Formats: sequence, C-alpha cells, structure tokens
Amino acid sequence: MSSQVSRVTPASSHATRFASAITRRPAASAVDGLRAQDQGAVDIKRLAQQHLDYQNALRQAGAVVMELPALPDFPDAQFVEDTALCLPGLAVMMRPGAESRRGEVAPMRDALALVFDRMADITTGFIEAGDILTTPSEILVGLSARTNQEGADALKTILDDHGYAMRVLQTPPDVLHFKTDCSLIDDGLILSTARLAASGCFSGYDTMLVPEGEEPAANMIRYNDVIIMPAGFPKTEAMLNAEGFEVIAVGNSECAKIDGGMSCLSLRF
Ligand code: CIR
Repeated sequence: MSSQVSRVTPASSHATRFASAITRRPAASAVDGLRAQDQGAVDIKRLAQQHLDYQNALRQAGAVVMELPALPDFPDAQFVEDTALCLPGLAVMMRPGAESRRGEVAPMRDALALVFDRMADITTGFIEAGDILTTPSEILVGLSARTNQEGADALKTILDDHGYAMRVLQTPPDVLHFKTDCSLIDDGLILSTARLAASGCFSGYDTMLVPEGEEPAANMIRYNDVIIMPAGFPKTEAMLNAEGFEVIAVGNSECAKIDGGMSCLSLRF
C-alpha cells in the first residue's frame, strides 16, 4: 500500500466541475485544417476514431456529451473551444483571428443559445478561446497571433458586467494559443511549459512543469475528477499519476498534425 498523500483536491469550482460538453464531428475537410508547419497528412479515419475516444473519455469523466454535426465548409470546426467562452450561465461568442474560422461562430451560437440563459458577443478585435484559461478566481487571456488587445478589451467589458476578474498576458512567440502551453489541472494548480511559466504569469498559483521534451502534453483538460491528456507522453503521465490524479490518455496524433489538442475539442460547462 502506498503511503503517499495525494495533493489532488476534488473538483469544486466552476473551472473544474462540469456537467456537459459540446463537441463537433470532424468533417472530411479536416484534412485541410490550418497548421503552422507540415506534420504529415491527416488520416481522417483515425481522426474520427480518436474523436470518438475523446468523447468517451469525457463521458467517463461524467459529461453528458452533445455532438454537433460536421461543418464541411469549415475544416477546423471540430476545434469548438475557439468559438466561445462558457461560464456559469453565460456564453461569450468569440471573434476568431483566423479569417477561415469566423463562420464557425454563428452555428455554435445557435447551439449554445439553447442551453445558456445569457449570451454575449465579441464584436470588435479578435479573440479565440484557446487563448483563455479560466481559473476559479480569474480569467487569463493570452495575446497571440489570433487574439489581439482590442478583442481582449471587448471581453473585459463583458466580463466586468458579469463580475469576473480578467488579466491579459502574453502567449509565447510562435505558440498558437495560450492554452497550447498550459492547463488548469486542479483548483489553484496550473500545469505549464517551462517557457510560459518563466514569464512569471502564474505567480499566486501552484505550478507543475511539463517534463522537457513533452511540451505538447501541456494542453489537457481537468473535467470533474479526471484529467484527459494526449497519449504518448509517458513522463507527464507518470508525473500526474504520482501526484494522485486519475488520468485518461487519448490518442491525438491526427489533431496534433493540425495543431489541435485536448482542450480545443470541446466546450465544457
Ligand atoms: C487552428 O489553427 O485554428 C486549428 N488548426 C487548431 C486550433 C486549436 N485550438 C486550440 O488550441 N484551442
């Protein structure tokens, strides 16, 4: 019997405790998804299977999963996270910096309007929710190639009205989204790459660093009492297991080729 005392706490805040998740079935056009560099052709059959595995992991974590139909005109539409910020009782619709992704927002708005009492819209600047990390005490927004100051300011105006604190930070250069490099893995505990944590932006939080060489594992999700992480990062997985986390690893080889990870594939609320 292990004598180790786990420091993992039960999910208890709006940043870790959820009931539902929205996903979108990948279209065949996902093979044409945006990517910063060529990492090989996307195997669409494998992508579809990995998407099913991801949804099953969410269900194992306690989610009621609503899968929306594929949007063939939008190759990146399965990365639903970028279209909206979901908070208790409030959905804020984003305005993606990637022009090819702007048309994903309206169909997601229609879906969220069925479940959220209050809706708000970013109408100036650009912001993608992959650049937004919600913690129990505040909302962190990383400026990036997809999210600019004007978009962040527009979000701040909305969040001020609803009583949420927000802080603007910088996504590391050449990193797609702020959350490409970090995740909230427990209330008050952030898993980060060393390059992002080095900026000091997480002072006031406990942090754990992703082991060197496994940086793509920094994007994962805490959903209730489970962590869903990409498969293939044994040092990170062992580190989390040693801390007492319940971890489900899901194959992400195909989404990774189009710069997608665990958080991008769902909206959680
Ligand atoms: C894009 O470049 O927009 C997509 N290929 C990947 C989006 C990943 N989303 C995220 O990190 N939240």
